Amino acid sequence: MIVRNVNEVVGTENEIITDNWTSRRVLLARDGMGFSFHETVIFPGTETHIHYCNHLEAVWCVEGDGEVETVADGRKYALGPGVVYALDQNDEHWLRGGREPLRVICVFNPPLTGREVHDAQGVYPLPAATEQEA
Ligand code: 9YT
Repeated sequence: MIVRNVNEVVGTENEIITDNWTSRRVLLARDGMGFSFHETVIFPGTETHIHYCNHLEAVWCVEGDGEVETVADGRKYALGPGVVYALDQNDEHWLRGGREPLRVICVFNPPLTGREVHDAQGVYPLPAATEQEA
């Protein structure tokens, strides 16, 4: 069994910090679960274009506020504690932070290996194209 505390990830190479969000990647591909499992905090007032062409992601909002907008139809959904969204169609979207930090729990299938950061199109590379870690 694997038992970890997210606090063990904070400040390590498995915490990826960008201008718009920080992602604490607690379970990764090398853990062999078939998915990766992260705590992400979206910073207030930020706007991020995301299009996970190569991954499915589910997001559970636990604290704070924000908004997600699907590009295909322009629909906007308010985000707050208890809201879950699943990008089951690899949906291209805008993710916006609100007035308070938006803390979410994310699951990725296939799992991330750990180093992924969005490219200019908001995409994470395929796992095979990402450097595998020991
Ligand atoms: C909700 C979302 O997609 N945020 C961007 C970061 C991502 N969750 C990650 O890499 O953990």
